[in-house]
Amino acid sequence: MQERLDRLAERAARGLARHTSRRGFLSAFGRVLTGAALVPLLPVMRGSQAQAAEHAAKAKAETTDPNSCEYWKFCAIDGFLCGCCGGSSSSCPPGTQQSPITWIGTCHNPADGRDYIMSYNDCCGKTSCGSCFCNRNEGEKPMYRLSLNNDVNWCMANDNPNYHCSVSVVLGVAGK
Ligand code: ABN
Repeated sequence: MQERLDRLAERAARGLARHTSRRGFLSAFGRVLTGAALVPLLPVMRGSQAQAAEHAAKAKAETTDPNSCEYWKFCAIDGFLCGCCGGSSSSCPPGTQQSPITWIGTCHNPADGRDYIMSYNDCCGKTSCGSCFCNRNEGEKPMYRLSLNNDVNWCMANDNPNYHCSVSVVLGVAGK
């Protein structure tokens, strides 16, 4: 019994010594110092850089060019902008027909600070316009919610189902 107790005490003492050795302490301390020295190298954006990036993003979001993909109305569009295809941002080019079925989204207008419900109709009856492709997917939902998904040819119900371009029509103010 005495021998067993001795062996137990010896094993415990050795274990403790292993965890509290000077070398162990120095190695852990060294690791902490190395970590602290690496912190300034992390990709943290400096204050002024972050501010500049924020200003640039805001300026981009506030563009008033209705043929720019960054224009506020296009926040959930996926298609060619009709304004670049002989129509406007909200009307189909001559010779095309607006799809009666559509997908919807909600976009924030930075000019008045309001959110608007947008209808993104496709213009149909001619082959792809090919200009000003714009794909933004704010608030887009997966395919099982078709009317909230923009990756669909909404000309499918038209007599001529060829897709030409997409318009964005304001339906109303959100939350009213
Ligand atoms: N609603 C624009 C579109 C048209 C065809 C294919 C994908 C998306």
